[in-house]
Amino acid sequence: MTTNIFSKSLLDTGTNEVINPDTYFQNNLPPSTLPEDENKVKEFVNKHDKAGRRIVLVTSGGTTVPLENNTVRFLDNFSAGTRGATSAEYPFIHFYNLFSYAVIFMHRQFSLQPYSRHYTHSTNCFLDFIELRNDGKIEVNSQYIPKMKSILEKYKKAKQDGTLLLINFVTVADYLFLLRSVTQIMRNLKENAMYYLAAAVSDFFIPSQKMVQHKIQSAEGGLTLTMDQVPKFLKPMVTNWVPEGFIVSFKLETDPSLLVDKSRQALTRYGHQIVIGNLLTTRKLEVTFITKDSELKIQLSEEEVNNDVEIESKIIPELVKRHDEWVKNT
Ligand code: PAZ
Repeated sequence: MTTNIFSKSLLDTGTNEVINPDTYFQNNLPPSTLPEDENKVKEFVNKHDKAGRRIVLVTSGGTTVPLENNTVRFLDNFSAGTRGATSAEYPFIHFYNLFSYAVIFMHRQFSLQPYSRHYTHSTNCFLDFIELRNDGKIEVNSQYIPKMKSILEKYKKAKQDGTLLLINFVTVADYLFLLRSVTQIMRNLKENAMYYLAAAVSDFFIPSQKMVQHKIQSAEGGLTLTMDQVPKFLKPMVTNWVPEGFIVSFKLETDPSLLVDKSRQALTRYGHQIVIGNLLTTRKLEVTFITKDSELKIQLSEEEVNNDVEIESKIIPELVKRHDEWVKNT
């Protein structure tokens, strides 16, 4: 028997009408931490704007889609936040002082973060990098010191300068409310703001009024459900929230034959500055920059891969260059 809480199968994405973003915000609840995050962002933006810094909003990691209002179960996606966390480290390296960017890192709770990503619990457990000495003190094993020192210096500098603000989301609703608030706070920065949208945001969700309140019971057997389409938030973002900002979105596909067309479609539909297309299997090796009138593939060579070069070290300088040119031409 099937628990028919919703009317269609999970794989049937249906032809539900696309919800208008305003209706979405009226019908869904903001996260309880929103006012606190808004205050942090306002303070950060004012401080760095006064110091003459540009600000980049980096979104990173995947959003969840709860299946119950008192959430026990949720749908998730693959994103670990590698792209976002890695990218957020690079603006500091290439641009100093007046030209540096302060970074608002809006990420999925517990996903990878800039700097600490190099030593996570799943890869490079930090315990394997330290030794217990006979005198009871602990020290980093000398072979790991050069790399760790370089990361530590950048991390400390970002902390000391206060150029990295971390805020987080879990669900797709958290993400959308937070994105709307943060972009509206950044609106006055006009062309001095960059929006780098690398998060993997769910395309489908269950509106809270259609969700069951309590944990779905398994006693009745299988489960079928219908999901509504998440509103296309890039449209209001480009048109109303930050019409003067430099907006870069990512497009993920698994079918190589769709990547460029779908990326170009997104650019035409929303009218922002750049779409970066990437494929699930090769996203760490190759991306394609798509603008209104150009297409540029950025790749790592075999030698670069062997030397642990990260593709973000090429993406970010290219974007900063393009942001500069765009500012000059607007
Ligand atoms: O987080 P990660 O490094 O594993 O993956 C990065 C990514 C593929 C989620 C990102 O590069 C991306 O394409 N984001 C947009 C996804 C989309 O909505 O199409």
